[in-house]
Order: sequence, then structure tokens, then C-alpha cells
Amino acid sequence: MRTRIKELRSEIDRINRELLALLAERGRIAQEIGRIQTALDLPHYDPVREAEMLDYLTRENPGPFPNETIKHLFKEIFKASLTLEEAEDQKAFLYSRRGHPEPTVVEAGPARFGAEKLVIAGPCSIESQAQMEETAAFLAEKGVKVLRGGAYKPRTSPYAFQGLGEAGLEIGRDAARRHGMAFVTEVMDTRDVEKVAEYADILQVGARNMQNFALLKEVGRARKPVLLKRGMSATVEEWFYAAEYILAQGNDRVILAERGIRTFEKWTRNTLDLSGAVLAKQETHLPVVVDVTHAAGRTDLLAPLARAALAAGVDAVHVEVHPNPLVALSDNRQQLDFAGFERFLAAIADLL
Ligand SMILES: [Mn+2]
Repeated sequence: MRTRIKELRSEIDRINRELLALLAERGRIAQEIGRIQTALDLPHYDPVREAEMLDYLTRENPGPFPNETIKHLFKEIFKASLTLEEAEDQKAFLYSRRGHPEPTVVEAGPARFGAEKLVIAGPCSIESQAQMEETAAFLAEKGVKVLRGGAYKPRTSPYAFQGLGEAGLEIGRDAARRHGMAFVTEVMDTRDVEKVAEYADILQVGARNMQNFALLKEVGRARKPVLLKRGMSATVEEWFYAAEYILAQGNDRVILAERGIRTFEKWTRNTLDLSGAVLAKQETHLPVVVDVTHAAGRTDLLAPLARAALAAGVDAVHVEVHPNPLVALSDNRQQLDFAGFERFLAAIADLL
């Protein structure tokens, strides 16, 4: 009896190998179909075709497996084939590392994103010439190469401080220039892109605008690097597709920024999705920034989160710094004062 089991098992092994060869052949044919569908702009998933296949498979099922089992097994094969077809398309995405293995370096003023570890720092909002001058002088002295500051503020309440607008842009640019820094600031409206690009070295698309496709196309046409923040409820895939909108317009200088996503957690303002940031490094060739200020929303977590992000391989960390956070016109509970920033920098210095 035992020899019989051995014999039958060697039969099973032979059939397994035949099934494997057949699956491989099926996979290659599915890939070929996928390539043609892509060329013709046809969808890969065809529910009618799947229903037809399941129909004849169950009709011609000789047993002993019941039809439900046959359906289940073949549905898995269909799903695996669809994944293969979609993986082929990934190569065509401009953001994808598959078609662009070497990392992209984005230069902005003295900063080289993707080629060196960087810190982006500055106040949430640009409030006055004195505030920006004081902050830029302090940060430049600490070796920070990129100055941030918002002139157009997307505020949850329409009655909250909305930013200084063009006057703020001028203040930010001048402070950065005086101290040899690059200036990054947010643009919220397609009508402002040209104007903001005159002042900024890097255009920021904020989390709330990540799927503002008109804005993405407009900054895609601008001749300035773009810092694209991930939407607070956006999947990693949606974030990459947003980058694709910019890249597809011919602007290849895109920097991705993870800034925390919305979860059920209440002790932090958002939840830092470090796996999303690492995926961005692995799946795309673009530089990746982690914004610890907006991810945590509390100053006591900034250094540990920044350490984790840098150790995980991201290119830069972003942190808000204000000469006097208590009187800041926005985000006043999460910005660092100068002494706090010095401690922050000391805590991450070995990873820069
Ligand atoms: Mn802020």
C-alpha cells in the first residue's frame, strides 16, 4: 500500500509540473493580450469574457471537483493574470522606477534633492518681513538649505488667516535670497501658478489640492520643481498618479512629500505613513520628503519621527519653525521655536 502512495505521489508531481508549465504559458499569452489592450487603450478587465470562460469550464467540468471549486480555482488564475497585465502597464508610468532605475536628482538653489539629505524648515505662514528675516538668518546659520513659508494658506475655516498673498511671496523670496537658500511655498490656485513661480524655487502643492487635477497640470507646465504633498486621505497609488499628472506635462522635477494620513488616532494630528514614504522610494525614482510637523501635530514627536524617516532612506525632512510659535497666525501649537529646532537638529544630526 505504501509503495502505491509513493507511485501515485510521483504521478501528482508530474501533473504539478505540467500544470506549472501550462500556467506559465497561459501567463505569457495573457501578457501578450495585455500589451495589445494597452496599445489599443482597452481595459484589461473584461467581465463578459470571464463569465464566458467560467461558463464553459463548469459546463465541461468532468468532476470530481464540484463546479464551485472549479470556479474558485480559475478565478484565482484570472486574478493572477490580470495582475500580470497591470504590472506590464506600470513600466509605462513616468514616475515608476521600472522604466527609470536611477534616482532623479532635483536641484533647487543650493539644494540637491535625491543626492544629499536635506532639512526643509520655516514658519507655517509668512507673517512679516522681520519674522522671515530672523528665521532665514537663524536657519541658514544652522546649515538649512531650504526655507519654507506660506503666502497662500489653505485654512479649514474661511475666516482664519488666509496668508499675505503676493506681499508674502516677495518677503519669502527676499529672505531666502539674502541667506542663500531655496524658497518653497504653496500655490493653491491655477491662476496664481505663474506669479508664484516668479518668486519660488519650488512650488508646493498642498495635501488638500493633491487631486486638484487642473492645478497639477498647471504646475506640470511651470518650469519650477514641484513639492507634491500626499492628500490626507489619499492612497499611495493616488499620490503617485497625482505625480504622474505633473510628469506627463513635461515637468520631471517632482518631489514627493508624505505628511501624515487621517486615521482613527486622536493623540496625533495625523498618522505618519512611513510605509507609504518607503514605498515611494522603492516604486518611484523621485526624491521623497517626510513632513513630520503636519504628520504628528505635536513637537515632542518630531525628532523620533524624523530619525525614523531618515533611517528608512527618505531624502529630506520638513519641519515648521517660528521665532515665537505662541503668537504664530497658523499652526501655533506644532511649530518649533529656535531652541527647539536646535535640539531637533542635534537629535537627527548623525543621519544627515
Ligand atoms: Mn502648517
